[in-house]
Amino acid sequence: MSDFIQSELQNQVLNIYFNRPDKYNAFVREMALAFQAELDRASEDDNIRAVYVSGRGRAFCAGQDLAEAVDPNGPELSRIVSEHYNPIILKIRRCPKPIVMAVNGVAAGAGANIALAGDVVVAARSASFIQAFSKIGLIPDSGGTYTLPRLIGFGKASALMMLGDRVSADEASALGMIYKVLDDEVFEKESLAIAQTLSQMPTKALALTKKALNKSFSNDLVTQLHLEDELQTQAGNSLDYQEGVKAFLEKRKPEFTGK
Ligand code: T3D
Repeated sequence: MSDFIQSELQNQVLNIYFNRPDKYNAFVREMALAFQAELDRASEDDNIRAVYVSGRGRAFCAGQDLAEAVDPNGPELSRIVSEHYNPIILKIRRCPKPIVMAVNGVAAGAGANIALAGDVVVAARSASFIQAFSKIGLIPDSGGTYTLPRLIGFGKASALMMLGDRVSADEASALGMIYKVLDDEVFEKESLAIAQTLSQMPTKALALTKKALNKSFSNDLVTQLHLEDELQTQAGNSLDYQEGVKAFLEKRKPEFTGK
């Protein structure tokens, strides 16, 4: 357990908060490993049907703690990438539960790319995104060079990564980088409501949707159609599919159990 990550299970949603507000929730090793542990918990616990990630204080996350990065007694750079950020991104993308990234404030460096790895990314109107890496002589990591061109196209991703410009939440939404912007006053309530909604949906079908989406930019059409066929068969064997169809025919609201 680490004080740098706060979590609570609320109505089948695991709410995770980055909690180093005085350092804009920048990651130190302890925090990165604790976040990984929460993502493992979310994947393994059947009672968790959606995940919500946000930041305490004014920032979502300012990426790697730069004091730790240059501390001679701290982990060296390649371990920071291979042991902290790469596993975090893989755990997010492989988690069989939908993950809402609720970007409450600035998301910079690895913090930005962790946010963009989510399944539903929303931002407060006052939030912003910065590919801060070039400003300190690094390259974008945490999957940024994979994710951002897929979200907004090669040219815009290339410019943002090289210039390190700050992108407002409204610009991020217009670019297609995120799902939507919510007003600051209602941000936490409405973003939590999205996670609550997802937690009551057919969890298995959402997991299989995520699996298909994970392959959508690397498979050719024929391979993707085969994958959809295979995953649809699995979805069709779920109790939630039976319930969804039954509820539709009986003209009532379905009660999904995630099974
Ligand atoms: O080894 C490796 O590094 C490999 C891994 C790389 C992954 C990465 O994420 S590299 C990118 C690291 N992140 C950055 O370069 C962003 C650095 N931060 C900033 O550029 C700015 O803080 C922001 C644009 C995010 C926000 O600016 P502003 O003016 O609103 O706030 P501020 O005053 O700069 O920051 C507030 C506090 O947070 C301040 O603390 P203080 O001085 O009041 O005690 C600042 O030092 C601290 N803080 C913000 N970001 C970091 C940080 N402390 C350590 N590391 C940070 N990344």
